Amino acid sequence: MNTLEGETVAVVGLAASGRAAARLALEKGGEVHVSDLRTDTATHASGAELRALGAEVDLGEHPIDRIAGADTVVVSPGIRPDTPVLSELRERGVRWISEPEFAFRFFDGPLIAVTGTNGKTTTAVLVAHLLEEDGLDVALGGNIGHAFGPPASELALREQSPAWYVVEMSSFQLAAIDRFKPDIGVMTNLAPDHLDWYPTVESYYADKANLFRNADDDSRWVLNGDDQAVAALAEGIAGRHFYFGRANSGRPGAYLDGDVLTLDLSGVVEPLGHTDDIALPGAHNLENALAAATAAGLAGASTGSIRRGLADATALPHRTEKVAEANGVRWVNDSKATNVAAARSAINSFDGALLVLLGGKDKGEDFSPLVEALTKADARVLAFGQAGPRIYEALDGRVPVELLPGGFDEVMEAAAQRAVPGTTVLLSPACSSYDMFTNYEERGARFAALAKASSSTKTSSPANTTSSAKAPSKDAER
Ligand code: UMA
Repeated sequence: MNTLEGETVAVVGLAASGRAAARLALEKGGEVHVSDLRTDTATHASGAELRALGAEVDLGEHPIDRIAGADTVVVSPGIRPDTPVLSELRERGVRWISEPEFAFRFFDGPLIAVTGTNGKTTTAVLVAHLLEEDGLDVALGGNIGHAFGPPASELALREQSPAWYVVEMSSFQLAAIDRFKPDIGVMTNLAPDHLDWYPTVESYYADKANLFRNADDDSRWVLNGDDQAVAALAEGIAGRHFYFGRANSGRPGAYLDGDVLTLDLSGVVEPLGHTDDIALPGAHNLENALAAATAAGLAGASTGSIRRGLADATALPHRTEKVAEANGVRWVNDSKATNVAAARSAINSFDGALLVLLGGKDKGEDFSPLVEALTKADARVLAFGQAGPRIYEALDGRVPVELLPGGFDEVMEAAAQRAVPGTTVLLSPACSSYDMFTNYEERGARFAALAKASSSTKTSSPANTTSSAKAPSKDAER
């Protein structure tokens, strides 16, 4: 059995990843040092818990000599590469690994890793669901977020080995892998994202390409056959390639045959159900379903289990999730759409009058690619938050758009005032939430609470809190 007896492990960052990695390192007998710049109550509580287990913990500083001298340095994904602690380690020639890389070293079973820009959480959850439908014990976690699963290190602490590990991987986590090697790797799609972190789209894609880093002839890759950027990254990679897409490309994988989801992994064509049978809403979820079916099929799930699993899978919170409907107005929470590609795909999924709430923390993306989808959907836009002015600038004169300078509650009040019967109000913000909220979940929860409040009153004014939203601009009245 793999142990860390006699080895030192420095864990940099003490949020969910750091806490899980430290616990794993302690469990495996390592001498563990943890540090985090934060000194708030929650971090102190985690520190106290780890000290009680035998770790040394420094809060409010990163003692660099101590960290640099460790045999293994595990870094949390949310620590930017240009922070002082990582710059210093780089200067000293110290290599570090990400938390899932560390966890992987203690996995005891085959691994399905899911990455991509959008749909990776839904796909990972769906893969696990399809395998469970087949009666398999699945360990699901990774970037996925605490609502759906723990950090990868916690999966490595399980007493019983699962039939499959299913781990969602972000680019930040893939950036610092070394031996990480999935048996089956899924790449859902690629689109610009995190441009407040990466200097170029190419550097973001380069981290994603690390999924293939340890590919060999036994590797199996599930790739989006309709995505040129995915094809470019996967070209020439060792292992067998399977494709999912909207049409039959003649290659092994999954596709839509008219309205029927179809699996063909080895020359046997197997229908998985009509698109209407898929419980998950939206066209983009058909792609996620095809990707998940391919991975589950490769992992050995029967067609019957896949078919049943696809039919009874439910939408995940904050992902094109209908949260309220009353007075002819439907409210859809897609707070997880934190980039332009995700918002575009949600906008394309709805018929009828559409009012889209766009805005949040500005990640530096170009918003003009939204124009085509918004025009096709005949949508109106409320732009808000830190990115609001840039969104307004990109859309003004091309799509009806209003800029709302107030807070989120005021945006919701304005939405309720504008939404006539037959309207879908879609929060698919194309931005992260950090200008107004702790995370996208909090933003989505606020949207849902205000939408429900609005739906339960005849006046349709959410929470009836404020009345300071701006009147419609000239553009919005067109
Ligand atoms: N810190 C320092 N020194 C620094 C900078 C930061 O000590 O110089 C500390 C911070 O104070 C913080 C810690 O380092 O305590 C960093 O924590 P973190 O941001 O990595 O947060 P975790 O709770 O460990 O969550 C991470 C992922 N978060 C990010 O990548 C930003 C979670 O993904 C993931 O679920 C979790 O690991 C377990 O794998 C969230 C996410 O939003 C859901 N991911 C992004 C996405 O999906 O788009 C990538």
